[in-house]
Amino acid sequence: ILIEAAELRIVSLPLLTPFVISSGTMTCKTFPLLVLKGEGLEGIAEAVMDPTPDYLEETIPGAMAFLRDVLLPSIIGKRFASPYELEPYLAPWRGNRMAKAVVEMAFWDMWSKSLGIPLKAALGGVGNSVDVGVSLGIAPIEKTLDRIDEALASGYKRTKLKIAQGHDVKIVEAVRNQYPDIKLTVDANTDYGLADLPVLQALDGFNLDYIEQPLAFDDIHDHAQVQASLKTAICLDESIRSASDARKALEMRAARVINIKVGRVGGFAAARAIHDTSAAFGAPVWCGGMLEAGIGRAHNIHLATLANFTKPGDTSSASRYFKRDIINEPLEASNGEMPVPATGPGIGVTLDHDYLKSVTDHVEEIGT
Ligand code: OSB
Ligand code: MG
Repeated sequence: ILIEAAELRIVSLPLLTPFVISSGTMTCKTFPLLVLKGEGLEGIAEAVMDPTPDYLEETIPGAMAFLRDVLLPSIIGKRFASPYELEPYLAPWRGNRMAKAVVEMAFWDMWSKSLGIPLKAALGGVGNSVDVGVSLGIAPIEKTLDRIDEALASGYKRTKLKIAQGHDVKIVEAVRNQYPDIKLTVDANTDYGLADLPVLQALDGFNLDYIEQPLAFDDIHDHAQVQASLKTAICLDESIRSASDARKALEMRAARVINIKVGRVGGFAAARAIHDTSAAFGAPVWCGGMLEAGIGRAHNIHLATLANFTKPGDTSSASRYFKRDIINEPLEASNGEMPVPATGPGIGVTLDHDYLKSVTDHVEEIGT
């Protein structure tokens, strides 16, 4: 496929409710949206970096410059027979995995469209739906209990509570008292240190399915010490950027579960390598989320059809986040199952161009 041109825009969607986690509060989802064009095909993807570097190091302004000035000019005007042929243009650059991912993911969409198959088939996944749960931001206990009631009534298969220092044991205890048997997890988004081991040990008594990313975003080593002192599994998110990170973490028993976010790890090739590496160690994976709009959610759902995604992912209904999405198809779960979108080949969803225009802050054409 000849990549002829690219359209890069910044989109801002208001969130229905602010999403509060230990590393920041989001009231609006702002993201770069990339459309690759060539041979009458379009490949679309969302990038997941934030405006400021609060989840990981990348930022939207930095990514826009890197995409516009470096990555996109290096591939426009060239032919690629498969997404793997992009590697020589992406791999030499250090870091910047979210920026590389948006290019690679858009091309996977384009490639599977050129083959006339769904993205899941190009990735090697099967099935028509994936199991999902909800991720609940930090909120007072009463509000959290109400949100759990709603999630359970909708049939979601797992509840993940965001925790932070001072908002941890009490809230988990209150939730467990009310719901002794639900599948429950917590996500600290790096808020703790080894000095907080007593707090993590207190959380060990609540039959959690896992404790996600308690320590620093760039740590693997110290998580092994935490894992050794808990019966609950540690799940790593921020600290796993590659298959070699996953191998090291599983070898040193720093975690027993891995959260895979295709943006965080630099694209589907890396996401699959982490998936396969985890399977080799007998460690289940699940598909994380970054509050994506419809395009990013569609990519996540296709990825989660791979065999070792055995724990429920974070891709709950788009209507929980947004009043209106940028795609034409509703992405709604029922009974905790999210259907794999299938409006045509590739990601199986289509842009609502009128609405997209109205929520676009900035747009640029590259290579035309
Ligand atoms: O750690 O998984 C995380 C959202 C933003 C940044 C980090 C995380 C999250 C979520 C939300 O947990 C998952 C989602 O609903 O998309
Ligand atoms: Mg997380």
